[in-house]
Amino acid sequence: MCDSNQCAHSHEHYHHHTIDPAAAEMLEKANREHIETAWDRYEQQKPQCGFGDLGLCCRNCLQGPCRVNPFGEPKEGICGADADLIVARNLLRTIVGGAASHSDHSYMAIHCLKLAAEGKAPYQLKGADKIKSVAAKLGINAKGKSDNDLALEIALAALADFGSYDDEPMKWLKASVSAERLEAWNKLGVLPKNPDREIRTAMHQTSMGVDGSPVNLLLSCLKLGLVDGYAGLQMGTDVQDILFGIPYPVKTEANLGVLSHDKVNIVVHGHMPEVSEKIVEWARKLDGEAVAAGAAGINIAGICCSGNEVLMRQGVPLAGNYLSQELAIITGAVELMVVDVQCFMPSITKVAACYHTKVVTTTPIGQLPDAEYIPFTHEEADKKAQETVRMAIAAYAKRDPAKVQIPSHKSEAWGGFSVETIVGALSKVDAEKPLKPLVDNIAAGNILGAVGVVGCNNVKLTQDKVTVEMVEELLANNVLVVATGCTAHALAKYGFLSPAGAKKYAGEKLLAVLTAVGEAAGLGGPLPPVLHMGSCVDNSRIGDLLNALAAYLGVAVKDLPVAASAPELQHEKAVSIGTWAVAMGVFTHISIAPFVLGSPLVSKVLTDDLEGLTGGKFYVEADGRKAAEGIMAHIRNKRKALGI
Ligand code: BF8
Ligand code: SF4
Repeated sequence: MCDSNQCAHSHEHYHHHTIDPAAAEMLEKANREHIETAWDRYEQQKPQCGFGDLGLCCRNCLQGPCRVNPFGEPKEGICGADADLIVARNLLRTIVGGAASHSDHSYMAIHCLKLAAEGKAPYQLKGADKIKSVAAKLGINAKGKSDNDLALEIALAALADFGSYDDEPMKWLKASVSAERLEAWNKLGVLPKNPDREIRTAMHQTSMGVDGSPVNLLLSCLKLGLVDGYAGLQMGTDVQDILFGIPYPVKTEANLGVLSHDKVNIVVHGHMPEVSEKIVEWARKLDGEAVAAGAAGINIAGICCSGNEVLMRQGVPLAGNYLSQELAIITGAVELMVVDVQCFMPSITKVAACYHTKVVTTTPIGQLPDAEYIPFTHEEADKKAQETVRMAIAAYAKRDPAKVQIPSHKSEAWGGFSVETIVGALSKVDAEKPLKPLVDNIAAGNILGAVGVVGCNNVKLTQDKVTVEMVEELLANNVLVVATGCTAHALAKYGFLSPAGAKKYAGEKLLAVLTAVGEAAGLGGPLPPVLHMGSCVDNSRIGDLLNALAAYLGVAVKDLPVAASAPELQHEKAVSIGTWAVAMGVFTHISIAPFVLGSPLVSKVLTDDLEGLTGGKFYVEADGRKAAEGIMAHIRNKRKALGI
């Protein structure tokens, strides 16, 4: 790591790694400085294990590892588990991993809300409107109660779902979905109870010698997808909006060019706004100390979903998505990267060791041996944030100008498109029935349909490529696109999140709609062609929007001309979110199949039979433009069925 022998490849060399010129520039610098990145380690992993890739390896007991040969013998593991069973068990454990991550995330946010409402943690409740709407949906009587009291009741209602010991389905789920879905899920027997209990039960179900029925295991996959969707995403977003405010439109910039040459650069990375919001707050308050230390101030930039959270509410610029996390450090200009949970590579401390960059971990479960650990308890958040920001200021003096190279690339990007924002903008066109203009334009064919494009980067695919090609095609064909997660970062980098992007990418009819709504909403021009709806947890916003549209039309979500896509998924969370989407009845494109192809049965259920059960299914296509075609074929079928 980091000796300085010369062996530079040119920019061109990295074009199969990424289409992002800033990323390519940093990969070249990494190569020059002999710094390993995820792409190098991917090469070292090749060829990746075929049994693992097909999902045919089982390590669920110590008689294994067992593997099943898709082309011959052995056809079963030692206990007799065959390919279908091993694959189904492994898939359920993957979804459990995602559902556990998301519901633990939301549990932390609920804990923060409870402490804040009790006056025990230094967080103001900024989402007064959300307190009212969430209380209303949960059936909490708001009469005569202060925001604080209501927020405490909401926190306790969330905790009650996690603590319930009866056999009732999760109350938060029941409060968030349509009667049609409740009935469909009840019929399938997949309505989750206490989410913690479902996670425990699924781990039990998949252990050696319990469930031998692949179909039963797949039904549990749906149930755990719903745990992800409602105990993770929905609760997480609802509670975070109460704490930090409902997002409203905000303009910022994206890509490594947002890092500053003369300011203290702090990168927030991970997922928890309890941490990143406090860093932003204290960076602003301590700006003078940075100036006293010889810098021009403090600059915050975001990676991954922490970046999305503070972009949505604070307009903080995005440094990059998942595969750019090491590259941000390689600029040599980052004083400090602060992480909390999920999606930070263990490699970042090794890369940081080549520069003056400090890495700070903040949670008991998310530690790195060579990082500084500043335990960010909710009660002490102010103190810990100050300590972190001051550590960054102190590091600025150690920046080595000879090692600094900040790519110039950055693009204008707009965020903050909560459902409240979208409905608000539409209500400027029709105050009484805000969804009417959207629905009318869909019915008239000005908007062909809508697609939620979500998820990660994956080193197996050229960074951002499938996403950009697919979204270009969708927009050109007048499909409205909303985005979250690292996909939103990807699209931000190429101007899809800016009003100027509407003229560049949107088909004529879509452009006319975006312009009419944007002008009515007082933006003085079109809406961006891709609406940034937030972090991965904020996928619940897409769910809320779909529910509202379906309710307005008097149909089910499964009948809408819409689809979801995770064009570069990598994390277990993306698999569980996808499972939630298909459970809702949404046609869901993925570019990389999870480890299921070793089971023809599981593959067929996921990509075909599922449609008969929930109305949704998975569709696998690795080529962006072909994926857009497949998605639009689905949308056209749904339009036809609706008679439009
Ligand atoms: O939760 S998109 S790489 S950062 S998992 Fe991770 Fe994937 Fe990015 Fe956000 Ni979501
Ligand atoms: Fe092998 Fe069965 Fe044990 Fe899995 S559970 S490792 S298939 S014996």
